[in-house]
Amino acid sequence: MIDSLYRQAFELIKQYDSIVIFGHINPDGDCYGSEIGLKAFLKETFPYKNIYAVGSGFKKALSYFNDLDSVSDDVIKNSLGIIVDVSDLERIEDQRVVSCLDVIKFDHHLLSETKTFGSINISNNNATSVCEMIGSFILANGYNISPSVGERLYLGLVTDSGRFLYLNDKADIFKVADAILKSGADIKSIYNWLYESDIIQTKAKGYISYNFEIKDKVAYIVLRKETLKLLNVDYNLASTMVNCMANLENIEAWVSFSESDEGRTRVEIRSKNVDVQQVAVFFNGGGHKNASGCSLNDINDYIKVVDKLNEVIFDVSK
Ligand SMILES: [Mn+2]
Repeated sequence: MIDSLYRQAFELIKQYDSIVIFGHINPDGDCYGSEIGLKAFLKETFPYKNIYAVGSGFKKALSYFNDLDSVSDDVIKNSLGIIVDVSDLERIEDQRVVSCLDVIKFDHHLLSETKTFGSINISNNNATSVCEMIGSFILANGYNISPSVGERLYLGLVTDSGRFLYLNDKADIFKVADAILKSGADIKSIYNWLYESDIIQTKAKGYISYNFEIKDKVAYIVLRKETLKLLNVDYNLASTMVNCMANLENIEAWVSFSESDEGRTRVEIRSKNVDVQQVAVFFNGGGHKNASGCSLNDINDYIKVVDKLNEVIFDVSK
């Protein structure tokens, strides 16, 4: 079923000489990796086509791959758009996507199938990353993954899965990883810069590991702006450290609350098994079954999120 969508997408791509690939705001490793991995594949396969990837990219990887383009409005108006790792129009970083001639979407977020754009919407929440989907797309169309495509896709494969720890149910992730490794892609160089640890961040993680609190089945950390200032860590970066509390015994879910200078609080929720997406949605957020997020106007409301999580955990265990 999904393979036939991959083939349809490839047929549509063949019809355009100009293609622009778009990602989401605050691009992560999966967004950037799938944008530039798809770009590299299309450039290799169709050397005469103009293929562009737009957006601000994933900071850690920007200088290594250096693969983004600035594209004029005129080019976009005459191009096929491909959006990756995003389903909400307002979350697409370059809003000029609306002027593309047609759009193909590759996404793995929950409820993605309810949000359609152009003629081909490929939603697969069984995929752990969109890089995995792009790899499956390449294989489904009978191509091999080259080393340079593989290195780009590997970025999202490892970041969205937490180095193959958080896997969705019917993951093709190992099939794609196998094809990438067999291509001879240089994985070691990627690991060297991707997992280099920063001293300030390591200390901030130490703070979270030492100071988290527990209520029933939920572990949580409340990072007020004054604390983040002392730790010298931005609230968005602090949010990425939620997994310092991962896999604690007798704990089903863990959550971090990080307050921005403006007072808005970013909430990141993770779980072993329980579906925490419904809790994120309850607080006007969203995400995946075991990894979701939302935001609060007042950090002192953190206990409402903790209580709601315990309520869901209790309901499931009944
Ligand atoms: Mn993703």
